[in-house]
Amino acid sequence: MGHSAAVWDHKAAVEVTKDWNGIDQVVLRSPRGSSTRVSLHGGQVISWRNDQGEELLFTSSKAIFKPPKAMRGGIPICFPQFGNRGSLEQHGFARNRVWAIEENPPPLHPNDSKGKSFVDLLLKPSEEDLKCWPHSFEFRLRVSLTSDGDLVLISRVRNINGKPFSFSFAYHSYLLVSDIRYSSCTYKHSVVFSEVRIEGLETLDYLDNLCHKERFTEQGDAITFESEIDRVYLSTPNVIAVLDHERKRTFVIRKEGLPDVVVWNPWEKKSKAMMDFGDEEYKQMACVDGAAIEKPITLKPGEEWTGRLEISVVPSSFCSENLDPSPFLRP
Ligand code: TA6
Repeated sequence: MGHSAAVWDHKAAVEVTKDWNGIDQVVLRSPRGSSTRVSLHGGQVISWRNDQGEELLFTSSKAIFKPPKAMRGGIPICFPQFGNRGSLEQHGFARNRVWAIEENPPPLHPNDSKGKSFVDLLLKPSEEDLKCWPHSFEFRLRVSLTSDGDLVLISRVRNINGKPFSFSFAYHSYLLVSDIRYSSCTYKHSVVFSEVRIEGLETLDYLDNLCHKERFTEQGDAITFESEIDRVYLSTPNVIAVLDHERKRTFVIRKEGLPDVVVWNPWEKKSKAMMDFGDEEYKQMACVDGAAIEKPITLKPGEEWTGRLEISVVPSSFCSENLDPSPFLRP
């Protein structure tokens, strides 16, 4: 296995293992030591580590690893329904199904393979699914790790039905943070902030799930966390930054085909009410999801939708002004 990216054997950097339920998991590695683990249960990314081996995604110590329940953490896929916006189970059924590895999927843009370790997953509806959601589809998910250790998820939903259908969608991303609570203390005569803030959603409208999905407008400053939050931000930019001051780390979220962003933290009270979540764990997580919710995606027969998410981690000196989306956006 070569050490310069050019000779890095990406195929060999893909390992299939089994979890204790006998469900396949795929581990992807990058030349510099980053890795990600994807479970075929839900097509869910369940771990993403940087080249120092540090975990970047939150997983609850009380997470239930027993299908069909989705694991509390990582990046569950909400499809074909986000939340309780419809008659299906919360967040749809895709996160509770076992996906298959697809060896030869229809091609993606060459840049989506070059220099990356990746795996292609496929979900088709079962007879049971068709009873509750009578629409034939093919959901292809490519999970890849760039040579820099960035995590890329590409979803392609194709309507192979006889008639149009609509769906909503989210990459329910549990980001691991140092301490979500905004606080300041004095250290060596200077004020030290422990703070997690989201940049890029300022002044946007949002639907507040804590207030009957009523529509409000965000203030002009970055979002910080002082209480439970459960919002869908609308018509958001393609680049969002989640700054974790204490860890001097910024998650840069680039997205395409995903106009909305969900921001969720259950805070104290709801944390205590969730079986598969520790009472204090709300301090270590922030869900910031690339999503398509407000205007459901409608596909005519034969049509296909693509939703891309790319998450990279950069030193915190970076802030949103520096984030130029153009290199990401496809021609
Ligand atoms: O994304 C926000 C949300 O819809 C919240 O309302 C909360 O329920 C969260 O998802 C987690 O949902 P889950 O079904 O995974 O418990």
